[in-house]
Amino acid sequence: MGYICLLCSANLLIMYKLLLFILSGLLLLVGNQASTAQNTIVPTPTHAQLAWHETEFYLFFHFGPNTFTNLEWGHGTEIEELFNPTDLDCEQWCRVAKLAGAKGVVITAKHHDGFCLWPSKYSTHTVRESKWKNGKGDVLRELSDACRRNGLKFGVYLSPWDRNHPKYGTPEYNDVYANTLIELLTGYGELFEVWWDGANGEGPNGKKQDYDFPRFEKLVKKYQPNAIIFSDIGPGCRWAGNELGTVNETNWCMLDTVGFGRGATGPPGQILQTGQENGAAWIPAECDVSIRPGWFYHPEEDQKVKTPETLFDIYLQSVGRGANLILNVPPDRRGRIHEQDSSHLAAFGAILKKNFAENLALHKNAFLEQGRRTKATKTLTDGNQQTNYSPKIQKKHEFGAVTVDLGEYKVFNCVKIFEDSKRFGQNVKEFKVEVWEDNIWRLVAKSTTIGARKILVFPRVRASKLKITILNSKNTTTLNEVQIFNLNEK
Ligand code: FUL
Repeated sequence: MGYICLLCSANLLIMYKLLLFILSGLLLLVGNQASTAQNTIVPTPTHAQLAWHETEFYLFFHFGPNTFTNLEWGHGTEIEELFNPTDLDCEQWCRVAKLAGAKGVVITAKHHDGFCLWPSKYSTHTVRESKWKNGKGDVLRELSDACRRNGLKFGVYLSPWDRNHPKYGTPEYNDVYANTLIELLTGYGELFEVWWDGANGEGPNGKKQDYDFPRFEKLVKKYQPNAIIFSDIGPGCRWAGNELGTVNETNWCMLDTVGFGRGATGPPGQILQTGQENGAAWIPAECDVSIRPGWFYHPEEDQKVKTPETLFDIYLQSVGRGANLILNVPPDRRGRIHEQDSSHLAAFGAILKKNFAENLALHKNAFLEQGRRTKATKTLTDGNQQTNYSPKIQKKHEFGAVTVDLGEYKVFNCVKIFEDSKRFGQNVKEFKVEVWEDNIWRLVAKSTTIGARKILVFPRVRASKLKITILNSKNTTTLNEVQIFNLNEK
């Protein structure tokens, strides 16, 4: 009997352990599913990406031997003596950037011709070998110092493709690239962006470089954790798929990068133009364009500088669609921004300033409508796009609306809307804008995504309220801020 009992209790113990095992397995499964669900739902911006979104618009400077040879893609065989700006003035570049309303600058530290605008230890094709300042000059030093003095962010373009370096096309070139990158990452203060151009004309000459991008990414993360890496596939931000400075009206900040590389193996232009609604990573678009037909300065293009009005249109189709805009302004052979460009940029900056000077919605009453509930909210019109957000304005499949009550009739033709992506990612798929005119709601605009921001311009109205209704959304939608303007300059 005793024996049987023992067996019984042994059996019980085994059964008990089995039960525990099954239960813990089940719990694990549930836990995993929950976290998987959480992981798959929403890519959200990192802290650094949020700061980058707020940088909105900056200048690009293409400068180097091409400035003096009139080429766009230097051969890499140009003699260093060619590089000799007669009156380099980075302070003037920064003044122009500020007048234009730019918040930062990015410079071609090295373009495809391999010439380094700083005296790199890892190249013999640099400013040190030129006559400029008797080989003692450093353009990056002058520009980064001027940026700091002027409160502008500073970034660098370092072309992976190099037509000069003797090691290009061999594994050792990866060491050269890594070392030059470290010089930039450690020598010039804080960088907000590192630009990796996908362009590459090699191949026919037999030189093919296998770039060690994972290694380069690690270096940026280590030395400049807040810098955003630009390339066809990010990881910080993505090329917008064209060089017109525009992005699609539907612009998602998400992208799937698996299976894609940089340059020729990058995602198709159409995908880069719109991003992907269900993309796995937060990789927002940056739109690049030059103020002139070329990227480098050519005297024959002095009369082909884009007008302030064209620049404003480009701004609306980039920044106004939730992307960032990097506008190239090539310094001339003196090392100055040409008068033609600086005058257009100053006029463009004035347009921006005047158009967005008075936010008619500021501190006006605002209401959230969800189903039959209406609730007042202060955060939507408090002028603070960064720290405040309105409460949820919709649950899944129950779309909401927000109304701004101006308290009196006002004339306006533009609305600027900011979606809060910090917690829930980007969600709005479609929305409409109506205004309260002569006691009826009149539809004035309809659009798709919002994301970091959307600027919509519509025919001028005289109305006392503006309502935004979310017509379709992926998930919980939260808006940070709604602003109303009367654009006079266009
Ligand atoms: C391209 C380059 O080939 C151009 O020269 C320029 O630098 C532009 C921004 O990117 O891919």
